[in-house]
Amino acid sequence: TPALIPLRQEWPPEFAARYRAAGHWRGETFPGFLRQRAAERPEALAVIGGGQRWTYAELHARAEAAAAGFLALGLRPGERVVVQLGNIPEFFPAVFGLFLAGLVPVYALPAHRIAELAHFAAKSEASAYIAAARGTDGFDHRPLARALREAAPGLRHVVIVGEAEEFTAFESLDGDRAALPPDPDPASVAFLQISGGTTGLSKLIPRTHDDYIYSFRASNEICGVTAESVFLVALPAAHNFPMSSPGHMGALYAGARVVLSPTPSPETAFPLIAQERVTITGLVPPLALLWAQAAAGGRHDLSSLEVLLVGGAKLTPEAARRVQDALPARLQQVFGMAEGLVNYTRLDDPDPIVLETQGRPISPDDEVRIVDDLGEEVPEGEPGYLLARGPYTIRAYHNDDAANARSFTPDGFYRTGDVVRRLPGGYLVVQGRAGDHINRAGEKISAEEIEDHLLAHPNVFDAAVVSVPDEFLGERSCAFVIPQGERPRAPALKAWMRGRGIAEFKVPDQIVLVEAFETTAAGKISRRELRARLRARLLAQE
Ligand code: J2J
Repeated sequence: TPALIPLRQEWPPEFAARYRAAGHWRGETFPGFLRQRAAERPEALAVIGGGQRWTYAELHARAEAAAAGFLALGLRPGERVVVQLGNIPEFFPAVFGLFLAGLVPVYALPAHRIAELAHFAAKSEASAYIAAARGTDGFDHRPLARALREAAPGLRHVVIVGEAEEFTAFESLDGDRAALPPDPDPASVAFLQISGGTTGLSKLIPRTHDDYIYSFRASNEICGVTAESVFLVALPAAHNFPMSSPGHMGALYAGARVVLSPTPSPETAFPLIAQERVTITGLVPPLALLWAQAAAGGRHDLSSLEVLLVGGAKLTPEAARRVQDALPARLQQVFGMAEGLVNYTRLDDPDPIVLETQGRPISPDDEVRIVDDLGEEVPEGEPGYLLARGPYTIRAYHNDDAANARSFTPDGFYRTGDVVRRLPGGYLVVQGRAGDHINRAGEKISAEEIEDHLLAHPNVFDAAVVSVPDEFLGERSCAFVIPQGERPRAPALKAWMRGRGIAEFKVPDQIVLVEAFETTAAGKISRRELRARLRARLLAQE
């Protein structure tokens, strides 16, 4: 096997020393903490879902079998494995099995299709792909796996949960426990998370054991997660929010229970909350509103719910009020990103803070700067671009020099792309963003990525994709298209986009055919300005 590009995530030595001295980085690792929990509370329930109820001892045993099986297949520590599993219990032995084998998960979302998977596999130089025969929505991943093997020649193995056909069955994985490597260096990269992809294709985010474990250990404290908590995974388990804020990883770290909901709909989640006495969960704003509405029906006992985290997209104060009033849980706003920085309102904050802000950073060592176009700090309370640096915010993406040059300042601050105001006490209010992505109910869509797909169509001369406000989704996508030759029809164009093998949420919600894009008297305008004008034109018509 050819040498892989090394996985790196490094903070300058003086920063690393500071984060260790402060007790943020404690030298813990994923395999280490699961082994410890399994030893401390073997009989306590760890994972509930898909008809399974696994204790910590069982989860650990299953993860070890998977780890030994991965090595028996010939995978070697350091290799990358694209994991595309929905909210099924096998997610955990698969991911911890990879950790125990020294392999590196690359987290794909259930909605991703061949276009995204091929990109992740290529960019991470993945050696294997793990998926379920059928997703919780019934989608068959085996044809997708075949397409991925064609697209990614480096992929040597496909492991399938359920009916595996010609692939390796996850359930069959086993091997010699003595072959498992020693625990990894806590400063090494544990996995690659996927960026929201504000420009172009998603970037890969290398997170270390030290930094990520700190982020959810500290989140547990802020969100009140203890061994007695019951955490419901309603959003896709692979997304950074339900994984780490405080997420299923926070819950497992605490020795708590994780309950998996195959979908976030109230019809599925409410009975689980009642049966399992769920205490805490996280939702994106549109779902929180849907839950608030459904809770009014009063058919299910939701009284165990103590904390409801809402984040991923802006929750307006009116929506926050509705959610707070309709559900028994305390609302906790969370404004985070897979690259690092996470902000929470605190459980004992007064209502105006909880309803009107997106919280303040986790750590006393999170450094936040709010700057203008020239990079100068704006006066307190004024909107500006949010820059962040700290003990769990990355300093670089994996294998992407161009993105790194754009996304980080020379002194190591991550340019979040968000426009925020800072209130006294360090609370942040999200005002908007610098980049041209669409935040569709928490799912981020890069305008550029979708324009590139559209431009591949023979009857598309040019395309510009913009976000438009949407009552339910927060934002939806609209593609302006200048046709050439035969005029394409919107439904056909959408179907063609689906055929490109992209995640469904990226297919434009609306397509508007136009004869030309305006230019100014001065001539060409920037892509950014063009999108802004098209958006304004659309809004003026509505
Ligand atoms: C406005 N915009 C928000 C909020 C995220 C916790 C919570 C969310 C994410 C996440 C996460 C927002 N109000 N409350 O990883 O650990 C937008 C911002 C941000 C981008 C990051 C977590 N919460 N956003 O959503 O990597 O624009 O992470 O930069 O998917 O979502 O997206 P993502």
